[in-house]
This record gives sequence, structure tokens and C-alpha cells, in this order.
Amino acid sequence: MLSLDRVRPSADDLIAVFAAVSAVAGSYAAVGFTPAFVASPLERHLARRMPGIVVSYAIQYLGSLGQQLNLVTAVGLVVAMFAVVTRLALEIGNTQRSDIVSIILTGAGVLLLGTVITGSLLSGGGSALGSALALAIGSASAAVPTDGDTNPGRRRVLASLGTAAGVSAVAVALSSWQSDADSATGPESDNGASSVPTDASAEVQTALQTASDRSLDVDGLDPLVSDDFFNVDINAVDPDIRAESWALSVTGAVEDEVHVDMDDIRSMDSRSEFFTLRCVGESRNGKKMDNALWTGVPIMDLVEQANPDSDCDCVMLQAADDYFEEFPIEALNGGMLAYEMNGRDLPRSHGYPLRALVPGHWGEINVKWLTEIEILDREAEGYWEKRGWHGTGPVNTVAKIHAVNDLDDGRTQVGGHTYAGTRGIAAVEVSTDGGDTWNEARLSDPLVDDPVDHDGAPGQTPHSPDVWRQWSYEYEPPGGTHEVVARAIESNGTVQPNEETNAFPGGPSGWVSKTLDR
Ligand SMILES: Nc1nc2c(c(=O)[nH]1)N[C@H]1C(S)=C(S)[C@@H](COP(=O)(O)O)O[C@H]1N2
Ligand SMILES: [Mo]
Repeated sequence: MLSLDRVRPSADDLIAVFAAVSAVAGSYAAVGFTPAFVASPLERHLARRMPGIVVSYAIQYLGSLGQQLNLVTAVGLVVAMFAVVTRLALEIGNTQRSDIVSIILTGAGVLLLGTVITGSLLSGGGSALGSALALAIGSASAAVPTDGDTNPGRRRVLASLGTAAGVSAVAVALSSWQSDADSATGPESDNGASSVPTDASAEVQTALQTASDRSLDVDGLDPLVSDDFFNVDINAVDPDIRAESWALSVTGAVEDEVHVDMDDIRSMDSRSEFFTLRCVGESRNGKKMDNALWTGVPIMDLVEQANPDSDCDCVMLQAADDYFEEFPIEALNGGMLAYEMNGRDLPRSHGYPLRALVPGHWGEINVKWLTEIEILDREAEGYWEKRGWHGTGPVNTVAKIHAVNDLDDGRTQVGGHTYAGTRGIAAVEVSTDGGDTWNEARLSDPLVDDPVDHDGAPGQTPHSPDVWRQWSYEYEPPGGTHEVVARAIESNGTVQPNEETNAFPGGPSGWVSKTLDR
């Protein structure tokens, strides 16, 4: 029989675990939530290896919780590895009767392991310092007797636990101070929609002002430029790219490869345009659809410079986080390489320093942290398609119901956003009796009036700008339970299909409805 005593951890086991926690916190303190954070490479590995079906379910039912689970698992694994190193060092130190030997061996072992895992000496150094500190403080407190606690072993354990907590607190404080400093100056800031940046170009300021002016005054409805733009990433830790070291190439089935850096991009003629993004993995009435004003250059200008000669007329976009998506080159017409969002540098979480924007298509091919445009000769699968999704095509049409208000005059107000990609919206119709009768809702004025014609590119039919609109509808409540349904009518008169599908695999479809009681 296994006795409980034999599985109960010894003081040294506990110290090793606390020193390992301190090592992970030390890495965080040194490099923050970047790919050099010691748990990040493992988390990426887990995200990559996770079976497609698990990823698809996680994204639909857990949202970003799925990534957090990967991250927690990765942190646990790294703590275990550091703990083993520390435990071995303690063992050797014990045979030499020397705490100094344990501390030096732990520091060296953790430095080596942390640096190998992350490729960052800074991150490894932070870890080494964290673990060595936990042992050193433990050993010092064992040597100094305190009243009340005469057990040096226990004091050692508590001191290493205290150090782990202390280093973690410092790491968290450092990272929040860091992100405060960044949001004051640069790419880490949120999309900054709530205020129009005063140093932005006149074009940007006018466009953002127009968006604010044309937003409907409906309580609980996000304005036409989103206050808080959604995020979907395959990794919990986003790439942390310096604009100076970034480069983009157009490769593959081309006559002339093109290589550019950020200076080249910024020296091209830029334009600012609204693009709405919608994630194929969102629910029918979900919150993963947003709009922003983006500044950048036409993506086709760069592609054409390379003189593509593709047998499949298809392209693969590749990114610094090992993300990749494949689709017809034609989809890039009217597309943009964006480096600003709402008049500020692209935030890190939205692809700093440069992302692709593809008009009218699901969010997933709007590749962030873009590094390569590879012209292909034969079809291939993108990251999500390898996992069963079909999300490279045009978005589905939707009219969401996000606001329900009781007005002072007794009427009920419902409202939301509507979007049909580049097919454009002609109207939104609302039923308050479960679909028996329909009335036309009020629509926000279009943010962009004229159809987009790709600067007159040959063979390209003009299409609607890729921008959502808001709708609202007021009615006398019937006094009881009733079903409100909203449906969009596309510019050419097509009524949004009512056939309901879930997000997986081709994106949600169907009319949004809400049962109300008032
Ligand atoms: N490099 C990279 N690009 C990416 C992704 C990603 O994980 N990595 N996610 C895609 C998905 S699924 C969507 S819906 C959009 C979301 O863009 P956002 O995070 O800026 O809202 O980015 C797309 N581009
Ligand atoms: Mo997505």
C-alpha cells in the first residue's frame, strides 16, 4: 500500500514549486505579455496541435476562454519544468550542504531552460532571477530565527512562497504600468474611437466626425465607429513586432518578387476608408462585428508590381504568428494594407504594424501582422479551413438586435447594426408579431455615399462600400409576450435568407429574433 506520507510533498518539493512560479513571474516582469514570455511558445504549440474539432468548439462555445485554457496549461507545464530543475539543484546542494550551490545551480539551470524555450536572454534572465531570489530569501529566512516560528524548514517554505507572490505582484505592476505608458503613446492603445485624434489628417478627422454625426441616437447601440473593436486571434499572446524590423514580401508564382519595409509602405499614396469586419465564428446575434476607419495603401498595387502568374489565381497571406489564409487573388481588389486605425497607429492586437483588409469577406482572411503575400499555383487550405471552417468567402447578411429600450412616451424601441458586405444594405424590415407583418426601420445614413469602382480597374464592377449601418424601430408594445424579428434587404432587393445555420462551418445565417414582454 502506498502510504500518504510518501506522496506528501517535502519542504524541498514545495520550495521548488514556489521558486518555479517565481521564475515564470520573473519572465513576465522582464518581457511582459509578449511572445518572449516563457509560457508563450508552449501555448502556441498547444494552439497549433489542438485537433480542429476542439478548436472549432472552443471558439464557438468558450470564445477566448479556449485560448486562456491553453495559456493556463502552458504556464502549468513551464512551472513543472522549472520545478524539476530547481528540485535537482536543491538535491545537489543538500549533498554539498551548501545553499549557495543550490541557488547558483538553480539560477544557471533556469537561465538555460528559459532562454532555450523563448530564445530570449532577457526572459531567461528574468526567470533565473525570480527562482534564485526565492531560494536566497528562503535560505536567509531559515538562518534567521523569528519568535513564534522555530521551524526553519517551514520558514524557508513560507519565504519562498512569499517571494513568488512578491515577484508576481511586481510583474503585474510592471506590465500595467507598461501598458499605461504605451496607450499614452502608441500601438498598444485601444482603437481610440471615442476621441478624434487631434494630430490626424483632415481627411481622417472629417471621416470620424461624419461617423459620429451619422450615428443614430439609440441607447445601448454602439456608434458607427466601434468604441471597442472585437479581437479574434489564434494565440493568447499576440506578436510584438517593431515597425523598424518588419518586412513584407510578395513571393511565389510571380515574375518579380517584391520586398518592402514600413518606410516603403508609408511613402506610397495612402487613403483612409471604413471597413467593417465580421468573424465567421460569431453567433447569429453576436458581438464579433465592428467597424473602423483604416488608413493604408491599395494591396493590389503591391501585388501587381510583382507581376503574378498564377495557375489557380489564388493567394496565401502569411503572418508573424504563423497564421495563413488562402483565397482567390480577385478578393484583394479594393483591399488595403492598413497601418492606422481611427487615425492612430494600428494597435498591436489588430495587427501592428500592418494588416490586410479584404472588402466584404469574413474577418478571417483580413490577416494581421502580415509578412508575406504568396501567389500560389495550386489551391491550398488556410489555418481555419484545415480545421473544418469555410470562412474565406463573402460575409453573410445580417440585421442584429442589440438595443431594446422603453421610451418615455410608452413606445418600445429596438435597434442594431446591419451588414451585407459589399452587397450593401437597402433597408431593414422589422416584425413585432413573429414574422406575420413587416415594417421598414429607420436606417443611419450611409457612411460612404458612392459605390466603389476600384479606381476604374478594368473588369471590376462597382460595389457598395464595405460598411455596416445602424437601424432602429419604434412601436406600441402589445402588452404581453411578442416576438421581434429583424431582416435586412440587400441593395439589389434580395431579402436576407431566413434559413438558420450555426457559425460552424460557414458562418451564422438567418433572421435575428428576440422574444420581448412589455
Ligand atoms: N495573423 C492573424 N490574422 C488574423 C487572425 C489571427 O489569429 N492571426 N484572426 C483572424 C480572424 S478569425 C478574424 S475574425 C479577424 C479579427 O480581426 P480583429 O482581431 O482585428 O478584430 O482577424 C483575422 N486575422
Ligand atoms: Mo474570425
